[in-house]
Amino acid sequence: MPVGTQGSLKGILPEQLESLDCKLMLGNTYHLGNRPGIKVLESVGGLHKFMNWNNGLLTDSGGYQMVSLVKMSKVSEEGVEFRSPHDDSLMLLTPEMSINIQSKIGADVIMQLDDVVSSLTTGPRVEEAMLRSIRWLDRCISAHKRKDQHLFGIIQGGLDLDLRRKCIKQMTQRNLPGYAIGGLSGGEEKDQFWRVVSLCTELLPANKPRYLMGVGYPLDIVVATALGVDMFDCVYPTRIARNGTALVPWGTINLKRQSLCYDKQPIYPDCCCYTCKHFTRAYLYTLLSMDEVSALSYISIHNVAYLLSLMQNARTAISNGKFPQFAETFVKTLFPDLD
Ligand code: PRF
Ligand code: ZN
Repeated sequence: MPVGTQGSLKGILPEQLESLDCKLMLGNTYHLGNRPGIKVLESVGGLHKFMNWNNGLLTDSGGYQMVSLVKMSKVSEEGVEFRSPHDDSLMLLTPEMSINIQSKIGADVIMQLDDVVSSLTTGPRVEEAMLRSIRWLDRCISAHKRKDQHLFGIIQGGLDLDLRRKCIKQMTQRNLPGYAIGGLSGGEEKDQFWRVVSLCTELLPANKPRYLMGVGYPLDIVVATALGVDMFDCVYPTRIARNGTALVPWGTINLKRQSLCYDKQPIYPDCCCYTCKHFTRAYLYTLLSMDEVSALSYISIHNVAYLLSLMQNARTAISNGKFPQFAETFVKTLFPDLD
């Protein structure tokens, strides 16, 4: 899922995204609740209509964004307390409010409010957050009324495999339509990251979507897919695009590099995206050197197309029983010096 935080995917029109065969995009309750605000979204009949997006939408519950973006947010049993970025007034987001806001945004998949701690946190706070996330899940389930929205639970428990097991046991008893793995990708060692993902996919139901939140880089996505994850979201492709960086199978290309000023190739010759069909690296380099904003759109389109097609290729490989070869080729292209 590309991330369209403010009700738009920066630099990409909904119809361009649709033509990339993007089926699901992510929005954030926290941002959308601030602006345009829930009253506006409700009056126009939800976010799909407001932003003219006809495919699927998923909204994150808001707590994580608050804790990671807003200084001095505070978690209590009632909910997440934070200072409004607009007028500094004290506000509270409860599980019930998060579900209520998400019902008005109208996404197809909504997320429970969870108590997220950094993956580097240790000690009793990790268990407290995991247990509170289970209690908040139950409050979300009670507040959840719209049958056309699918509520996902979020597995917490930090890097502690036992806590993760306990959380999964409790949450899967609620028989939800899908589950997310939360609390990762916060600077932990890769080794520990994979262990947690691997345990979660082993224990979560195989017939329901498993969503690894906030991941990630192409390599992480391919490895997590190998471990059984089905869904991802990340700002990475659109964020680096706005920095002039494009994704390619061998890593990234910095399109601001002067050596590209005569380069007549597209970003990636095998890419079928709009940008690669029409523009050279030299052209994009020139636009960037003039601070021309269309360059950021063109690179965003390519980066999102690149990741969506990587996932499409992974799905095809899985269907054909060829995922191991796919993963091997992917890794060898990214790290040609490995044997
Ligand atoms: N919880 C929620 N959103 C998230 C995460 C989480 O744990 C992560 C993981 N770092 C990204 N987005 N609600
Ligand atoms: Zn392309």
